[in-house]
Amino acid sequence: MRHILHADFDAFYTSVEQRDNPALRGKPVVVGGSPEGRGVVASASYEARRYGIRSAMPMYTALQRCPRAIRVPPRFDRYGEVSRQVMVIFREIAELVEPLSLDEAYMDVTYAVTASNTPEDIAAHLRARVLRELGLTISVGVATSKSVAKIASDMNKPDALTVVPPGEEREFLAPLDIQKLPGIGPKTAERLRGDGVNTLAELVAQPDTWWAKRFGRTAHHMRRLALGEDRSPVVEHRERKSASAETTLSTDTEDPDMLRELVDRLSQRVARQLDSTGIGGHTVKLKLRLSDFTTFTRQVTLPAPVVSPDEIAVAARSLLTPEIQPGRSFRLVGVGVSGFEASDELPHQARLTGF
Ligand code: TTP
Ligand code: CA
Repeated sequence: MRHILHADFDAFYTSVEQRDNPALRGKPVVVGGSPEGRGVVASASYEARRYGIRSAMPMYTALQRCPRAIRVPPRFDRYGEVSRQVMVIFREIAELVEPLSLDEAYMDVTYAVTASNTPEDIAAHLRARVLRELGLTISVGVATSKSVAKIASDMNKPDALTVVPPGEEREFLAPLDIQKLPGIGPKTAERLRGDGVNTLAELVAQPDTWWAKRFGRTAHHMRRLALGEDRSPVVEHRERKSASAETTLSTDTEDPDMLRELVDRLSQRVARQLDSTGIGGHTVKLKLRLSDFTTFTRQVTLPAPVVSPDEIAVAARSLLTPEIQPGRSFRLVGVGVSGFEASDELPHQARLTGF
């Protein structure tokens, strides 16, 4: 049996700002771009969340909800520095550390566990150490697998330690909403709800034919996740599987020439990223946001991997053309290339974990 921790900073960017500037403590604080520059909220302090402010919300809306909220522009270098510091602590405590982003990581602590040093002790010690040395709180989930640990760390945020004892994974997951499960996004959730499936207990109770219809090739993997039987290992390094670039326009546009030019420029940026990693991708994705904030993506999968800016631009332009319609005004355009489709990724992972 393995013992896995998932640790995640509480309100990462804002907590760093509140730590560095005592005048911000205990107050509604939002980190992000300016409302005039059409910025969005990157992180909201828990005080700000009481007003319904959330990440990715337009800053303008956030400040309407709470006019006395204090906006702080992001200091990415600072967050990167804090991230490196916390990862050093994680590596001292766990034999395997898999960072997921700047502010969260999985840790495998199986070999550190003894009769007098339980997984819960290790997690409590870790939280105390991060608070003492960095002056910041992390929430930690403890479980026998990555997916259950991740769900647990999010359960009682902020400043929480949540333990799912071995053997209790299924009971822990059963009452939770289907969207808590990694891999079930809003779109999938909507379809499942249409079938009357709202909780993970209802999900695992569905017959095999339903699973095959709803999840196809990933049915087996997803079912195991929903039962708390995730065997995927904590891996130190992950290959980069995609590259992308996007731009929010300073004013919305419906001009086809301008949009096509933007797609070309973004394709060049993506090609540079691919160049530095040496990977090509079969799938080219175009992300579009309309002036009313409706956001959607279009993608095409090609027989051969694309790497050059021209190849990427041709594919991305072909996705753009049908979306240019009279009266449709765009505020954001993004281009991405990925090497693996999500549906390819899951069986790949399944092979690694031996089922
Ligand atoms: P999260 O862990 O999603 O959010 P958080 O740390 O602010 O809050 P909590 O975990 O307590 O719910 O993201 C980590 C950081 O990533 C966040 O502080 C800012 C950045 N971020 C963005 O820039 N844009 C986003 O849309 C999100 C979700 C996060
Ligand atoms: Ca976080």
